[in-house]
Amino acid sequence: MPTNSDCIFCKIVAGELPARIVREDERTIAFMDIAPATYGHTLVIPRSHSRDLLEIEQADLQAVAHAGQLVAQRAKERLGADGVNLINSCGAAAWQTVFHFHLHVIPRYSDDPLRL
Ligand code: DGP
Repeated sequence: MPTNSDCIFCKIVAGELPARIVREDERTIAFMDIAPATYGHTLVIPRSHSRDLLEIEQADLQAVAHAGQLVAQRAKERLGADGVNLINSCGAAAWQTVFHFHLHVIPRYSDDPLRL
């Protein structure tokens, strides 16, 4: 499985950096974002390192999308979210700051102040 020794998300996958992991499967892990935009903000990543949307392989993309759907469902059921944003930033110009593909799952609440 491709890994990158300089990548913080690869370190989380390897258990070398702490993270609050909320879901795992064969291809993906989901963990709480260190700087949550709203309550329950979660990142879903492939275990395998790929830089961004243009590099990720299809099977990983499908697995991340499926995991994102399940995390979104859980946000509605368990956190009482009224809606959910799924966001991926591809490239520095699009505000990507960590270059290991990730999907933001951002629970939304009718009265939250977040403006994207
Ligand atoms: P982006 O800007 O779209 O590349 O999102 C990167 C996200 O990763 C950002 O919301 C903050 C989060 N993040 C960065 N470093 C860490 C970390 O070490 N642990 C966790 N849990 N999240 C991190």
